Amino acid sequence: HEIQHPEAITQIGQTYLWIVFAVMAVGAAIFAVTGLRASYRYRPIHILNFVIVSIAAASYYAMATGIGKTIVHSDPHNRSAWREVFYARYIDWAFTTPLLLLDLTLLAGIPIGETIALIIADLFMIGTGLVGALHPSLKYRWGFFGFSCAAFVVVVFNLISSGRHYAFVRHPKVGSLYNQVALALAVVWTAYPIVWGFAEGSGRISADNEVLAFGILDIIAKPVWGLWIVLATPPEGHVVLAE
Ligand code: RET
Repeated sequence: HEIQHPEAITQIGQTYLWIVFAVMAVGAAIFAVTGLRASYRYRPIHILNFVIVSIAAASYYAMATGIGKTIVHSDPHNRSAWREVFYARYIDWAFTTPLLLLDLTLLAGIPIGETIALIIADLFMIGTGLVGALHPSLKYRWGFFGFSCAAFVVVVFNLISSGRHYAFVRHPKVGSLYNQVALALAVVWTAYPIVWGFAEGSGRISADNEVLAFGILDIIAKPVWGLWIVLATPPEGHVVLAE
């Protein structure tokens, strides 16, 4: 199952990229409108979501128009053993995953020091994932996968232990909303390393199918998840996001 042939996206993958771009752009327009209508108390969450999907839209525009990717050779003796890797995703994720976490830490009222530690672990996760994806050795790139997964476990553990605690201290209603959105985040985010393993890691799925898989995940993790939080915090709701 080594990558022995060139693997690049086709017209199909390119179409997927344009579709996800369009979804993100519509998402940005929706959060812009809901943000203008939100009360000042909840507005930061709308603004965050607007920024998150705008960054994703720009990233998908870049990928759909043919940039933000590089060719990774995996065998110095076989010039045709290569795969196209979209490093643009990791630039997107380096900005958007900390902002998605900020959605949750604002909701729970997690102290700033802990929030910063969480975001640093998250950045380590994305950075090592990128290095692993660009690593020329099909064997050693799994080491970086391991570093990235370790950081991912730290992030998730922190969200479900200490984050839950602060959310429930704040208000039982905040606690139960936090429980649901944090669980959803843990489930959806866990799919990313699985896709990585089949794509960058082992080359078992085509570049087109990788674009499809990450595209679906990005739509769920950004606009859909963000809309859920926004709708759960109505203008005159009970959920207090900032004191
Ligand atoms: C990588 C590399 C392999 C190991 C792990 C990873 C985790 C990625 C995650 C990405 C989340 C992205 C989101 C994007 C926004 O829409 C980098 C694939 C653990 C969790 C939520």
